[in-house]
Amino acid sequence: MKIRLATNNPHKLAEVSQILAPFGVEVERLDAEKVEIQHDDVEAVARRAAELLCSRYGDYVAVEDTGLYIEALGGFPGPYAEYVYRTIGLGGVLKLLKGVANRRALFKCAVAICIGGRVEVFTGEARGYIANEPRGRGGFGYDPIFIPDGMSQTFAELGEEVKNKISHRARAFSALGAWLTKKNLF
Ligand code: ITT
Ligand code: NA
Repeated sequence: MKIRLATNNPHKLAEVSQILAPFGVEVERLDAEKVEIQHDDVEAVARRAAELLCSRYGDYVAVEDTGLYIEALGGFPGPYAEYVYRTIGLGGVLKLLKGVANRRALFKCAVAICIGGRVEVFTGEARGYIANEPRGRGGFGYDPIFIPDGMSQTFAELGEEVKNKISHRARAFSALGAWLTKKNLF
């Protein structure tokens, strides 16, 4: 089985391919404009984007949206993680947290997929905290400053194999993979 993921982020595509491989699901990039509505919740953002893509590109088209919610900053940057990464960057985020003891943070990933003209949404979270300085060369985006619970290394230090077992994206896409597998049995 194959799904088409509408994304401009090659790191995402690589991670999703690795996560879905054990389910026998192949992933191809769909070169389509991903329309992003403004909403605090990544689930709503992904669902709306999928609804717009379904009518145009049909079944097995998926979109995913990920947000980073930092507790001490009232959930900032949330679904605006991409904009914040491009503007103030990791250094800017670390500056906002300078001297702040509560470094709790949460990644939330939502994947929405078109099946039979309907949209199904699966979500996954990874809880952890923000490091004091960037560490590691793996991954992308905020990976050098995010330490998942139960670990002492950042996602960037842990590397793709570990990240793809425990990440927000691993949880969301494993739920999708399990659902697709079950659906195909009947
Ligand atoms: P598409 O919308 O084209 O899929 P994007 O990179 O814009 O790609 P998102 O809006 O979902 O994707 O992600 C927002 C930002 O959050 C993204 O630019 C990264 O900087 C960051 N991000 C997303 N997933 C991440 C992950 O697993 N680890 C670290 N940072 C991540
Ligand atoms: Na985006």
